[in-house]
Amino acid sequence: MDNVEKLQWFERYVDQENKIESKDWMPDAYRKTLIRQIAQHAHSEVVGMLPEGNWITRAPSLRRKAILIAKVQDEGGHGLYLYSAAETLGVSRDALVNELLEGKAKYSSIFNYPALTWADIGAIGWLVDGAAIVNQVSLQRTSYGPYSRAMVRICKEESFHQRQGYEVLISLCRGGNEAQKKMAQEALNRWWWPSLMMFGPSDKESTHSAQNMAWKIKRHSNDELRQKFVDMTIPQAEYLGLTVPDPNLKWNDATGHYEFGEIDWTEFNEVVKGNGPCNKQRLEDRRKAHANGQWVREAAMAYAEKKAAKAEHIAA
Ligand code: FAQ
Repeated sequence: MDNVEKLQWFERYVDQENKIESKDWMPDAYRKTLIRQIAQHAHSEVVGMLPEGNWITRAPSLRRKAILIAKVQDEGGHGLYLYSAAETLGVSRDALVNELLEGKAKYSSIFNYPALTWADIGAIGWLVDGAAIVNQVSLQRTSYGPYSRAMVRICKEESFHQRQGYEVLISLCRGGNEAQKKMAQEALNRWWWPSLMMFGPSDKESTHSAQNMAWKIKRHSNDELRQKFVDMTIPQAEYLGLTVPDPNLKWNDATGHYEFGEIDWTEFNEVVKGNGPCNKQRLEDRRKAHANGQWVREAAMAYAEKKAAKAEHIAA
């Protein structure tokens, strides 16, 4: 088959809802955009550990601490599944991690905002994991097999994450303590708009959507997923007795959806460019964590070599 025939095969195969596997032929642009998206996703999970990691030592009880440790650990695991999925496309994890550490790679804008109070930990689970799930449930049906399979497992764990966040907020909002409820409201005020930004630019500004939807990498557009998230989340806010910080928010009976105000795209673009409240701190912390983990990587390598030499010795 020449390249034109290969492309026709590929597009037909994807149209029929088949999964592309790592050894299948794929257009270079498909490989490139998948590496881009999966790597950004992996980096987001790993950088996403930082705002919450900061609260492990300050969690209000032993139970909350144990739950938060488990959640943050899951996020590290998600990063690993995703780096592994990216490696099946022919790029090394080291190369991807270096791009992140050198400040050349993108990761989700949301992790450049600070977690100022314990209520922010609730808001991160409820809103950030909530938004991540809406996006990732649709990615379970992405056309690239290894990415799709990683998403299935990640979504199961994210559902637990979302519930733990919501449960933190239920305790703060329905316990009868006005100061705690105020803290929860302030966290919602801080995290609402950045959570909507997680879905990316509007459809008319999104550079990759058209091609990536045609290749079934993305199954829904940025605006469709954002709307789904808003529709799902407003009743949850009402149950908590909190007010979503958007004066233009209103239910539309005719469409069966909530209408909401305009996102501050200037803020979004600034955060993506590196000028958000915590971009510099996040990268510095990530670099420090990577350097502090050097001895662990060296020890693991030394152990693997020792084990291999022993196996060779026994075999000989
Ligand atoms: N932040 O053409 P599009 C999580 C960039 S995981 C920064 O629309 P696309 C778990 C985009 O990369 C959260 N940059 O792009 C957790 C592109 O730049 P490029 C991460 C953004 O790819 C929870 C440019 O703008 N989830 O939270 C953002 O078709 C709690 C043009 O945009 C994923 O990564 C943004 N928000 O659609 C962990 C899901 N949005 O590469 C800890 C997988 C857009 O041309 C605690 N990714 N950009 O330089 C996706 O679904 C897609 O990549 C989108 C963007 C929807 C994010």
